[in-house]
Amino acid sequence: MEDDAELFYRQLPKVELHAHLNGSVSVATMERLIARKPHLNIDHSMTAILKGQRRTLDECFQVFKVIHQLIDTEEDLLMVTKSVIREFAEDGVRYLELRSTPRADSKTGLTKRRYVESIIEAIRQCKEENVDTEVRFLVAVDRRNGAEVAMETVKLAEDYMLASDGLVVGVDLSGDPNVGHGKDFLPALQKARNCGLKLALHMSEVPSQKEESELLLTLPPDRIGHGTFLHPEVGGSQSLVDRVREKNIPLELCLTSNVKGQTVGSYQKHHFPYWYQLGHPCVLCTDDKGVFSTSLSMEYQLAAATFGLSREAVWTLSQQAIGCSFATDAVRQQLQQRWALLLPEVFPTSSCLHREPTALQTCGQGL
Ligand code: 6MZ
Repeated sequence: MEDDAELFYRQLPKVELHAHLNGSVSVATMERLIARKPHLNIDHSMTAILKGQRRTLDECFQVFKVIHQLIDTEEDLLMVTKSVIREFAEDGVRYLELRSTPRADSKTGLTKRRYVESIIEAIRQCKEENVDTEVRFLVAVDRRNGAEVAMETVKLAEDYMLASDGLVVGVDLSGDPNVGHGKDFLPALQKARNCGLKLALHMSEVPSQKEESELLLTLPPDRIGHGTFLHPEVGGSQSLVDRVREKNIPLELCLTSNVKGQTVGSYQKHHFPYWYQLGHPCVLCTDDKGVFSTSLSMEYQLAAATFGLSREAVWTLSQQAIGCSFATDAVRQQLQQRWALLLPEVFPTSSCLHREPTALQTCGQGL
């Protein structure tokens, strides 16, 4: 049975802007994939980090390798993408930006083009089936694959931006932050920007990326993923913070992912309050809801409980995420109207001043 808080956070209309497709696969879908490929001898402990468990970031990247073995055909991709979209919709996500790295597989005949087309097809099918969430797609550049592949990926993104009725809206830079250097990707990212693709870049996910972040900020990105080590208290710098603030670049913040991947020591030590108190646009996201065993509702609930946000503040946080999306103005307007219509459903009484129990009362007034 759902308690009052769980119901509130699920009913809260939400925007998800940082979700890696293959990291977002649920246990139920994993079961179907594992049953399809018993010869791989993969079990659940290899595809998800359960409650209370932690891994190094390195180990997290091993998990993705295992998942990739399970998802290597067009059929898998179609099934997985549709399930992930449905699950986000069931969790109250009304606008979703999925991102994924195109992969080819010579054994199954999967090509990068068919990879992207399978995801676009899944988004279209969900729309036809009236799944209640608006979905867009960001094509991901994996930093491990180097500059040349990055350029090819951007070309792919450009082609599908023009051929997907507006479903492909941008490019992501992700992958193991300890591998490669951002400077190698500047030409590809610049090209993406010039052809009208939005840029959502992982930045300063680990402490060693200060110089890289300075370089990437010259583009500048339209959104920043994680930004864990941007601020001076954790080895970043005031000038990095100032630049992010001047350009008002929203941050995609993924609490559970950072705690389970051990780039942040605990929920209390997360950088959310640092930016939130500055009034900087912060968007709560899941990153990899399957791998990190979470949901966007849970992330909002955790943030509220940890940092003492009132339900009214939580509502404002979710509503402000609309403005950080890569949707067109028309879609943003529709979403704003949707939020307005849902307000009385989410706040049937005057409960909006309710505060979550373990308040870190220093925040909550930032936005
Ligand atoms: C950086 C991450 C990530 O693309 O196969 N990915 N990159 N930091 C993270 N923090 C934990 N989580 C996921 O989804 C899986 C891929 O997304 C990126 C990695 O490149 C990973 O292989 P797709 O759908």
